[in-house]
This record gives sequence, structure tokens and C-alpha cells, in this order.
Amino acid sequence: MKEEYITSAYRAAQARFQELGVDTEAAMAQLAQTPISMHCWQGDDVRGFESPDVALSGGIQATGNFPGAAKTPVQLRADMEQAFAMIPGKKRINLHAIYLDSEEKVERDQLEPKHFASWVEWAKQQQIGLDFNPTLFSHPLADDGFTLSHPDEKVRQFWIDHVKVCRQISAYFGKELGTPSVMNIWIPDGMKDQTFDRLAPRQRLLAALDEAISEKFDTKYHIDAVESKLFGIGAEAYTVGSNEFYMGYAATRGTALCLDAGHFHPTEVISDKITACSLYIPHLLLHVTRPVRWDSDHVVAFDDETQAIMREIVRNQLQDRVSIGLDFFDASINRIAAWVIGTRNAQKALLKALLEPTATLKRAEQSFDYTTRLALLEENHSQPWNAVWDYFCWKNGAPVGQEWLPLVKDYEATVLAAR
Ligand code: RNT
Ligand code: ZN
Repeated sequence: MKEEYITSAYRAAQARFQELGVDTEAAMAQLAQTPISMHCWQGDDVRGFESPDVALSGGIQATGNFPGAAKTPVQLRADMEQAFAMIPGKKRINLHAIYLDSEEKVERDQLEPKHFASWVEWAKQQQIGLDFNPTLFSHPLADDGFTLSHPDEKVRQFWIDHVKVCRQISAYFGKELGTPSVMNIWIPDGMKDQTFDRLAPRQRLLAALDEAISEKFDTKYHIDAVESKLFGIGAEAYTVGSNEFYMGYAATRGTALCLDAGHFHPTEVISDKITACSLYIPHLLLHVTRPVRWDSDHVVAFDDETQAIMREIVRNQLQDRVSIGLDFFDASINRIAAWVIGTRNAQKALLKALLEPTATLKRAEQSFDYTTRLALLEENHSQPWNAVWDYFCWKNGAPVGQEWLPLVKDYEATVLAAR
């Protein structure tokens, strides 16, 4: 797109926002320093590099067979670099333990920082931070549907040890990269059908987690997070790590709490949970995703809930206490495009939130002037925020509008098709 269109549209938009007392330069500065943690697992349908023939388990599913999924760490990093080139602003990468880079097979309770050294080297080159996840699924010892809450002590211990070694790796990321790694613990544990004893697995999970996170780490390097869920495929009747379970856990243990947008009842939204949780829990991690009828992990859209999530962070100045992560895995479309669409949508929503006339809206609400509140909120949707977005992309060397699409298609034809 022509530079003059972008800049003249921006100047006009800037003036419109100024009338409302909104500083577009300040909004762009905030956007530029708020990282979005892009999840590596969109690049290969959550397969990882542990073994080429292991099936995804744990009640989650990537559907579709679009060609060109990354099969090696080198391919995955190349794909992520392509996506990065289309995404303005600050990025992080979120890794799972199954994305180790090792010639030999390594059991999950034996993982070490050295198995992720190439990732750290790459992150340094890219000047990004890393986040981490132990992988408590897609493994024979998870096949019973239980991991940290497994009735067999030996199985439980294996997973406790896995979480322990993952915390070392996470802290290593934090130390090497100078930014804390948020390590999210999600387990698939649950039951398919009517559950007789709903307490004992939760008691076991509580004890297992306490043991797994007993070593103290400086939060400069490593932050533990726990992620609740409502149900999974094959765990429809009972989930050990429910919302109440982890809400209490995070509040009493001081860990971060992960809110995944697809992990609640369909009429519940995580945007309304952020402020309530922030009163009791020091740090929140978000898994921004799009549930379609179920926890389907569709690519993040520029929809009402994504916008509402970002507004809650911005309106309450929670940027330093909320880590924004993405969590979707669509194998039916170009995987790089999926990253680009989802990440840019999260950033657009964030920018739109940063361009609200905060002071005026607060004043209107406090003085019961709900007419002004509704009027401004609705007018706000058609403010020229997109001109600010285009300008932000252009200034940061990222494609403007749909200009990124032919670039991704070209990579698809030249690189992905040859895999
Ligand atoms: C599963 C959770 C979890 C996973 C990733 C791969 O329902 O959302 O966050 O999606 O760890
Ligand atoms: Zn999630």
C-alpha cells in the first residue's frame, strides 16, 4: 500500500482521536511493548519432535490435513520466522516439552536445559522471550486418562518428576533471555462417565502439584501457572483440575492462574473473570483462543470476546500482571497464516482497547450518565482505529492489511509444498 495513504489516513485518525482526548502515539507505544506469546504448537498440530508416530492424546484435537506441517525444530523455527515477519510489535514463543531438540530419545522425566539449547540460541537471535509447558499428554503413561492425579504412585511420580525438570528448563529460559518464562501446567485428567469419587483424584492432584513446585525459583526467571478446564474429549463427565480447584490452588500457593477462553461453559466468558481473579491472584496467564460450540481451539478472530479480553487488561492497567498467550491449533488451513491471523487479531484488539476514551467513559459511568457511556462505546467501534493499526504495521516493517497473504502463499508454494 502506498506510504502516503497510510500516513495521511493516520494523521486524520490521530486528529479524530485527539478530539476524544486519546493519544494515538501513546497507544502505539503501549502496543509495541506488550508481548503476545505465540504458541509453537500451531505449526505442527501439537505433534512435537519426541517421536514421529505418537498420536495427540489428552482429549484435545487438531483437525485437518493441510500440507506442510513442520517436522523438525529447524522447519518450525523457519515457519515461525515467516509468521514473525508479518506480525508487528513484541512477540514471545511458547514451547511445550515435546518440542525438544535432541538427536537421542529422552524420557520426559529426564529432560534437561541442554535439550532446549538451540531454542534459546534462536530466541536470542530473534530477541524474544520464551515460555514453557510440561507435556502431560501424548504419552503411554497418560493413556489411563490420569497423570498427576493417577491412582498409581509410580505413574504420579513420573509426572511429578516431569514437571520438576520442566521448571529447571523454564528457569533456564528466564535466566538466559532476561525475561521470566511463564510455565503453564495443564493436565488432561478426568473421567468419561459418571464419576463415583470426585474427591480423591483432586486430593492426589493437590499433593502432586505441591511436590512438583516445591523448589523455589526467582520470579525474575520462572513463573508457575495452572490451567483449569471444564471437559475434554473422553473426559466429559469429570475434570480433576476444574476452575474451582485451580482458583483455590493459585490463590493459596501464589502461582499464576491460566484462563483459557475455551475452558468454560459456553455462556461464560473469561473477560469477566480477569478483574475478579486479579484481586486474589498476583499473575494471570491467558490462553486466547476461539471456542466454536466446544473447546475447538479455532484461530483467534477479531470477535467481541477477544476485544473484551483486551479491554479488561487495558482499562484496569493489568498489562504487567497479565501474560497474553495464544492457544489454537487448526490443521485445515495454512499454519503460518493461522499464526498471522490469530496474533494480528489479538494485537488489533489490544490496540482498539488502548484507543478508548478512558477518562470520559469512567466519568460518565461514575456519574450515572449511562447514555453517554453507551453512546461513546458504540461510536468507538467506528472510530478510525484501523488507520492507526495500518500505520503501526507500516512503521514496524510489517505488511499492511491483506498484503501479507501473497507472501504466505509464496512460502507455501516454494517451501511448504516441498516438504
Ligand atoms: C488443553 C489446554 C492446553 C493445550 C496446550 C497444547 O485444553 O488448552 O493449554 O491446548 O497445552
Ligand atoms: Zn489452553
